[in-house]
Amino acid sequence: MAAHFEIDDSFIAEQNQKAHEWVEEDYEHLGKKLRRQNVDIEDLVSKAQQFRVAVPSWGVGTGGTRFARFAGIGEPRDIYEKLEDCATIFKLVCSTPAVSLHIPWDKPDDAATLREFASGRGLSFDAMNSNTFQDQPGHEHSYKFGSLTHPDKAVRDQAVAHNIECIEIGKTLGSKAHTVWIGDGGHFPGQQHFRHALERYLESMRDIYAALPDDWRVFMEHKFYEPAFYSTVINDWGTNYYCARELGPKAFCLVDLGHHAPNVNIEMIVGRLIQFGKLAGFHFNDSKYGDDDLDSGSIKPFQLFLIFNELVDAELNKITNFNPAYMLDQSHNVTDPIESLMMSAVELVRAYVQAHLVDRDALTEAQNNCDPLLALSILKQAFTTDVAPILAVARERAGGAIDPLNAYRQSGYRRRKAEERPSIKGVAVSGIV
Ligand code: LRH
Ligand code: MN
Repeated sequence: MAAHFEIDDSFIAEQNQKAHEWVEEDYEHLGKKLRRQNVDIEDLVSKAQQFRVAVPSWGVGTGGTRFARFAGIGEPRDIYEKLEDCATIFKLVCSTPAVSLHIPWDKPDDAATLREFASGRGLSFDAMNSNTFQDQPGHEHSYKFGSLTHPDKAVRDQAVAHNIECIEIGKTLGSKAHTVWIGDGGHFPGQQHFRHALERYLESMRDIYAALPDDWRVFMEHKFYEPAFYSTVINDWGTNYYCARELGPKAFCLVDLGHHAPNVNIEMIVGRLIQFGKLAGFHFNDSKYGDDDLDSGSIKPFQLFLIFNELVDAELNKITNFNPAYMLDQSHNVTDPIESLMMSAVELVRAYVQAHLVDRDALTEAQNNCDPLLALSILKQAFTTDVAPILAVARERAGGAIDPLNAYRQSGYRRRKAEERPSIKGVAVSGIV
């Protein structure tokens, strides 16, 4: 097998050398500033180094819309090349050691071999993802009118069998969770019976739930619309929560940030699901209008901070059943997917560290004294603190890049991959279209 170009540690160390001085200077200055707030900057570095987020296998290829997909150069052509790119992201930002696979897009010929290939690059597998929103060649039944909620039991059985197959593959890969998102719904009033469709969903999910190993969890993902444009069976967190309660202790609600109507208070939904012990975790991304799947923190960074404010509050208060899985779920239509995924992971660590800067005693006091402006200013002080030196030092000490974007671009990785991976004309490889 021809040698595959990889960014090596010495190149990263060389790049870091150029930036080390100014980072140290900024780090020291910030350290002084935080000491005045009785905050030890070293604690925040270890927090930053503990943060982990999984990369979506479907995110390392260029995505598109129904209008067009503009393929990039050096696109990964199979799951092995996708993992190469995931390993490059992990090497540079150090916070993405796991990959979330989508079946059948990433169905491995041999799961054990894939697991070995991944672990050889320091990668493991996070939640599996099933796909009953597209028909596959050889399918007996179409999902045109639904999958787990389809009126025809034969279609539901086909969809349940597919989910169970995903769990079986995941067991070999060492995954411990399975994500179920379905596009089932109606395009026109009258098309679906709302109550019956939900009952069929629960009947199908009970079969999937029964196939879960004891130490696994199932993540159910709600979404308010698309691909159905009138009604969606699992449309919001309330319906999702009801189903998670109905199914049992291994069922949880996954929050994809883009799956809520504009201006919905997502941080409050997160607070609720934490309180109810049913927060599965997240598909992080950002959006301005619909399920735009834009880079995390690119449109509403304050909302992202407020979500992490809820998460850190729960973490510090050791809330029971609080074990959220963090994953990115984005579509990179006009950027280099590796750059977007790296910078998105950095934005999540930033929000997490800033949320650890919130003076929670002062906030509680302001809340109890009904002092809204002081409460807001306490949050804003954390959100407006530039923690970039902490993030850079955390990466550098972990062997990553102080400036991942610059290091990646200087490496010429994409150009090298373009030489190694001649694109196959007309073959859509990996991104969401
Ligand atoms: C649905 C979704 C789901 C994935 C898909 C790629 O919008 O967020 O999580 O299966 O994107
Ligand atoms: Mn998602």
